Amino acid sequence: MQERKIRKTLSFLLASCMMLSLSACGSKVTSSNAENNGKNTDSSIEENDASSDKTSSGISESSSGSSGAATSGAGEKSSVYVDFTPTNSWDGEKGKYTQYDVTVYNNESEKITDWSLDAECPADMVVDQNWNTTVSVSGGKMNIIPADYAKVIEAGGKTEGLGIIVADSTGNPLSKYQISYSLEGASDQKTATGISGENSSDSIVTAENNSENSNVTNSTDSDSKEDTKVAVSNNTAKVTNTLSKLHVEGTSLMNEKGEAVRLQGISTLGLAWYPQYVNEETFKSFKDDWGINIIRLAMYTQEDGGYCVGDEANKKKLKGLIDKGVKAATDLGLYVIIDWHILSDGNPMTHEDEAEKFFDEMSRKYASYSNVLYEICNEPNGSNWKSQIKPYAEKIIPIIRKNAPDSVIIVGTNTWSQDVDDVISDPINEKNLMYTVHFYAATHKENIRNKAKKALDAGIPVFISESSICDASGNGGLDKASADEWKKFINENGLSFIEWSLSNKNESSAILVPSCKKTSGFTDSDYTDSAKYYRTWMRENAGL
Ligand code: IDC
Repeated sequence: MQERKIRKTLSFLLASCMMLSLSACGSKVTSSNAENNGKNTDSSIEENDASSDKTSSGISESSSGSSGAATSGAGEKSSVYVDFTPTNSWDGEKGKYTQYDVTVYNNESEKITDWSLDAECPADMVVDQNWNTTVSVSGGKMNIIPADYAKVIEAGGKTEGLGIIVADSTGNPLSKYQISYSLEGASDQKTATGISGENSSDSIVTAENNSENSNVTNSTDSDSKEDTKVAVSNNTAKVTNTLSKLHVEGTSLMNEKGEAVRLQGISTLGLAWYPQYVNEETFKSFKDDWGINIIRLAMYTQEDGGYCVGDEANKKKLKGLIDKGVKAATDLGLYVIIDWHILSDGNPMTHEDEAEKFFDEMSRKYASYSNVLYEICNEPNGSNWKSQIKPYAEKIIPIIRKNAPDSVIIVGTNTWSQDVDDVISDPINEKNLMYTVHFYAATHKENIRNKAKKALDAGIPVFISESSICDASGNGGLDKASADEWKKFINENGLSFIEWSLSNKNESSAILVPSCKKTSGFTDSDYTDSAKYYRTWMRENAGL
């Protein structure tokens, strides 16, 4: 026992030194773990000596369990380990921001039924955003608790879609951690400490997966070359101001004349929250002044006032607003998206029954409206393309198609509509579908464009049904350099795009400034900076 304790203390000291040397050289955040390409297979776990020594970071070396607990010290190979993979970094209001994917690997032979994680962090670190997790920071220690659905990690599996955005004055990477976990069938809790990246290299695994995936498309080689050609010919897609029945060919939206077209427009905020902008005069202002040709009607499902959390009267009110919005758009010659705005519901199956009834009713009502597009799940998150999103879509699409056979249907993708590359190996076998990519330019950058590009190259049609140039909270500073990159990408690939959102809420993604109480006839001083950016861009596209 004594010898083991000394070994553990030594390895812990080694880990602390690594941590110190990382901070000392002020190393920049990089997203590569390429040096650590060996997957850990050592599943030995040492008995814990139940000491409760704390390091200065507050991360305990030993188990928090009282009996039969086990730990693996930092620097030792562990069968359960964690990677904080930086995917983005930028400077902002609260200091140096870093976005991480947080991945927990389970190489035990049993599934993990619950876990929580502590990480050492700079004392001034704040959490800006987190997804599929609850995160708290105090005294140089960050505590991460997974959302219920992310607690279970299959034997040999890993977590998916967990992430955080943090800010601090140093920008030094998160590294040292302690994870506590319970294995199925075991009553004690185990812990393992470690250094991010020492056990695995997710980037290498992903690269391998990717090349596999691109071979498993449902199109032949010559098909995908065809599709690539269509994607390139998208460059000539025009923003048109006349309505024509649309269809999807290759990766392009096409009009009845067989010309590639682009849609550009704005999304409402929650219909329940800002109903004053759902009318013909408001839409007309944007058609005339911005050259929009589409409006997205965002109807939240689970947030406050949402379709699935209110009573029948609330449903009726929301459907009334959709009706008003569709009629106004149609009278103005605009396309319109009916958006089933899932968000905190995460998995689109959460309200599948309601979605079935809703889309049946909508597609019956608007069966003869060729300008109506259906977006069936805004932003799945913590969800799974193969087992949840795709099966959900395969239920809803036939319901819509029974009433409106040729309609264009937009399908959301996992991780807040970022993982469009999931579709490549497993597309839905239906025509006239597009798949979403959403971006908030201050948060989402090249990594998301790469996913979109990969999808387009594989013949997957991409539609940007929501975007802004602030951060993913819908607020925060604008990142115009990143916005310019997105603009270039969207224009080069002839993609359709929509700005979030039509309101005067006090947040930087709002189109109108809070002091603007008008609902039409807007002038420059009524627009926020994000709105001005999109207005200029859309006017250029529309030739105004
Ligand atoms: C945000 C709104 C904000 C509202 C919040 C509700 O901007 O006013 O309080 O939703 O949770 C999305 C979502 C979209 C979010 C937006 C900004 O589709 O509903 O709107 N966002 O966070 N995905 C990425 C960012």
